[in-house]
Amino acid sequence: MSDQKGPKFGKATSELYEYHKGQKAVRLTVTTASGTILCAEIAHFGAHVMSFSETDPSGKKTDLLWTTSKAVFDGSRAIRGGIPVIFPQFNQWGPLGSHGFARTSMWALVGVETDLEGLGIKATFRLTESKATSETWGAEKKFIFDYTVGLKADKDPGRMVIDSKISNTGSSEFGFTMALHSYFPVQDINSTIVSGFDSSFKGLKFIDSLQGLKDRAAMVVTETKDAIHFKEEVDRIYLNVPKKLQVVDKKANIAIMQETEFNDAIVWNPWVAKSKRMAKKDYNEDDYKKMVCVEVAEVGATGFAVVLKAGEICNRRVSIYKTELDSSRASL
Ligand code: TA6
Repeated sequence: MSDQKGPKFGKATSELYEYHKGQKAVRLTVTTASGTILCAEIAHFGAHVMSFSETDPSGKKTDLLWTTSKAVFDGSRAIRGGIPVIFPQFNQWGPLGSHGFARTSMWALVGVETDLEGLGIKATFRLTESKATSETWGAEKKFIFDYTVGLKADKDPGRMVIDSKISNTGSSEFGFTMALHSYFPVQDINSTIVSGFDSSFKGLKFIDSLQGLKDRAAMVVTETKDAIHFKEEVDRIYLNVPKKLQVVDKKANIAIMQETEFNDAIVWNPWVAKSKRMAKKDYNEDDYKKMVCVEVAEVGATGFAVVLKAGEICNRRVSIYKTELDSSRASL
């Protein structure tokens, strides 16, 4: 690619709009040196990244996140797709409602900043304790959860950079588990694999959630394969994962990458039977053929993955971007 930089290189925009009656969102765009436009849409509801796409100079648009056509956008339930923010509890591993309250809470938009040295733009959303969180999680838990979603064009491919910053602003410690429950599009689940970019999954410890919600520590097993293929329902919490994860879509000849600071990652595809059950609400029976979740997370094998003493902070970053497939990965 020539190192010519397009005339709009680094151009960044933000727009506040309503995606559903009474539901606001921020739309961010930035233009990379090659003239590709990155776009992300983040709802105030759940600080939910509803979409992330890139449109190349020829106008070809590629979605890098997936949402079901049956998603509910009125705030009555979590949006089925994009990136639900899971906090302070992953799944039903604890006393709270499944996946905790963050993804169905209304977050405040703190601000939008152009990040000039990174040639990008970012929006920060904030959730703090409230009457609702005190009632479910405990009045003694005081926190500030700052969630920043940015687009960076300082190199090609451009990428989405998400920073999660959870501060314990109370006087007593609290523990939590969390995940960014990202839904990725695939052209065909049967020709999709999930693996580390430059490291195998073989030898990783994981918890197979299909064995039931018992004692996680007793459920830990060892991965025997280099990469995950999908021939049945998969619902696994991988521990201490590689720092570069990939969803390799052989049919589309692309890989969607995640560079992660999180320790763990959940890989999930509901397959046929669970899809039929989910189709009673906000999912299509054949959606499982077109998506896979790879959810960077802090879950661990026992208790709380993260415990913050008064005044302590938990920072985690993940970067998401698309690459074309080289021959070595196409053969995985
Ligand atoms: O992350 C995988 C998982 O825990 C699955 O077990 C499945 O329940 C999925 O999350 C979706 O959960 P939801 O509450 O959004 O239907």
